[in-house]
Amino acid sequence: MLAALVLPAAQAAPLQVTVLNAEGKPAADVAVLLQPTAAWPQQALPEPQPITQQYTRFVPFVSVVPVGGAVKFVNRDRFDHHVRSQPGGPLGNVPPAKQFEFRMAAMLGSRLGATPELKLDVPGTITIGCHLHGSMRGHIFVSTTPWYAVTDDKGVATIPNAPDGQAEVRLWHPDQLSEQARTQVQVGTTPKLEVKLNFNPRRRPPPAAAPDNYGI
Ligand SMILES: [Cu+2]
Repeated sequence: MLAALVLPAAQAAPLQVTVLNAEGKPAADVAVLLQPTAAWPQQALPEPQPITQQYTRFVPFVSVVPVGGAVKFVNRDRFDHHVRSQPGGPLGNVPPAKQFEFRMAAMLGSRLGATPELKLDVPGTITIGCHLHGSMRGHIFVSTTPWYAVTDDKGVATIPNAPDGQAEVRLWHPDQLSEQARTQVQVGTTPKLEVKLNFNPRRRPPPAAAPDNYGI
């Protein structure tokens, strides 16, 4: 009985994916999605993913949520914001997977302005903006797979809990004009992988300094 309990079933191994742009430089904010080619065990839905408004930016810039998961918007600035879904893609013609709009109250003392949880049940992409601050942009990728991560400034995404087996690595970035090449991977055998985009994502302007935004 005890022996049966400790027998390893499908091992969960981390998979580290480095994403480069077309020039071979690290690409940040790329959603890396691991789609199993055979049946993998069901995953529980994660806790609602917070998307914060801070220094007049959405943080993170790119969020991934599995279908059926939820996001929650939080305002950490001491002035009002707003959040609404809008068409996305580099040409601005991709309709959002879900329509919503919220007024976001300023952070007051230590009390954060926050929305209720927003369940996302249709796969696709959602671009978010704030009609009070036209430069604010963020993106949500509603994923059909529960195994994913987003690349950091070094272009690295680590998917912590993928079961061993054959899978396909897919990439998504809000600036892409076409689908990116898919890469086959044997999780558990290949711990690290390097993949390349067919374009260079636009450079994002640095965040405004905190003191300039406060005291409004
Ligand atoms: Cu705003």
